[in-house]
Amino acid sequence: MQLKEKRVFVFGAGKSGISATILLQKQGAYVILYDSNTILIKEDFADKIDINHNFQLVTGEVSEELIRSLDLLVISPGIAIDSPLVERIKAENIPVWGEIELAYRIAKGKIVGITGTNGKTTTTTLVGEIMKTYFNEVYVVGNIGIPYTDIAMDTTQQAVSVIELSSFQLETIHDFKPDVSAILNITPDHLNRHHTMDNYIAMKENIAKNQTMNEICVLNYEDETLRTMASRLKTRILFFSSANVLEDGLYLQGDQIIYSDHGEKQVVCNVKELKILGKHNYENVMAAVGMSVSMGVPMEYIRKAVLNFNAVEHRIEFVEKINGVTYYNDSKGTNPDAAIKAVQAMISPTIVIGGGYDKKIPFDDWIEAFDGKVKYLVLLGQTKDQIAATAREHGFHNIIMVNDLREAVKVSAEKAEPGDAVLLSPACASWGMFDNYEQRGRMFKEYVRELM
Ligand code: UMA
Repeated sequence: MQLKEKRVFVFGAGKSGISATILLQKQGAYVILYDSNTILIKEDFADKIDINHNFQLVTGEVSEELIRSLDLLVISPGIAIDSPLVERIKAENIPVWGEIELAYRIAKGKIVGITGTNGKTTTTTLVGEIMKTYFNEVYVVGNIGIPYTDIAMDTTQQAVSVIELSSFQLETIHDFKPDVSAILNITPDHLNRHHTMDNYIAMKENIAKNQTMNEICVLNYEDETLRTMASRLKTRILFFSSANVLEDGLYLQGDQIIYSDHGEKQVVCNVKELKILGKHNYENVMAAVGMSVSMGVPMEYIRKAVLNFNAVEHRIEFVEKINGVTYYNDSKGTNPDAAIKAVQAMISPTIVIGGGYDKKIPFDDWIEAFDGKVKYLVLLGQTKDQIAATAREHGFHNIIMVNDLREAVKVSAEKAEPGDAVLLSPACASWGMFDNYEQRGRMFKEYVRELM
């Protein structure tokens, strides 16, 4: 679709919507930026958007007349495809693109797309680091916090765009086709948005829907959902495994990560040389190596970047050691599965701070993963009563209820003894108490440092 002079309705005036607006304006489209937040005024956007040309801000109610005048709807990741306003616009046969589809139609060069329930940001960052050692024009964008639309017009044929993709973003792709894709794992998440596990899996599978035998999808062999999915995909598959030796692909054997190409084996590294902890991180490394090999990066470049790679902020991030107690920030533990990985990675008695926004996912598996290692569970947020009830059902009674994160840090410090760890790993999203998990993680670090 030619975007010039088209009337495009951009739904959501957050990061994604603002970047989409700027891109659309540069393409000569007329943008109607919409947000349900009626407090917003046009002038709020003056520092980022040209509000005087081809631009209109609409908030609150939207008239039928406006809807009928549209050529295209571009929606932000946070907007559900079945939300009432989107349904009204779709009913007029107006095409719906997500921000990823919009950027894809304009961007050039090669694409590496990464999705999965957990490990996306770490893996995307690592793939970006590896690509930068070998290619000259590398962009690391997407759910990681920089909209793909931000850089779409800068890309040349030589560009490599490494894109972190959430299930929200994959809901609205049509032609988007990565040269190399990866699905790291699939466990329950975002079921309030996607309603069923099958829908959620289908959104993740979308990443490979346009790929052919000329492209590659990297998949986790130990994830049963993905192993089944592999037989449905029409692209080449490269597996990685933390438990089985593979004839073709990457695997963990003892402490070594090995790449086997038709049985021809190369040692990538010894996991003891890595700066990131835990089996889930070894899986992230294997996936990243698989994608990099598929992009043609020589192993010596890959190895160097992998060995230099440090933990990402908010992912089991070491904060401080105070009075013999080590504090870890795992604010990105926004679902039980991620929080399980963090508690499993702990090597000392641990006080866990958890709770937050309710995504309707049960907490049983998380509590069971405590495995005698957790001394206290400090709870806050919307889910605190539900988590406490689940914990008690599983025989865990050392529960402390608090009202906010500062109090959680204070109470944890009082209860902790030298040699213990305090881990913020909420198993829930931050919404309702914080803008996002980054803000929650930064506040946690600030409160920890106030203890010094
Ligand atoms: N809004 C409405 N109506 C609604 C819902 C929201 O008008 O029904 C408006 C809000 O008032 C707000 C705007 O939409 O002004 C927010 O849009 P958004 O929720 O899409 O957020 P953005 O700021 O545009 O950020 C989005 C992603 N957010 C979500 O997916 C919720 C960011 O991922 C992403 O980094 C960014 O685009 C760039 O692509 C964040 C995230 O939490 C990190 N992702 C989830 C996760 O990782 O678990 C999927």
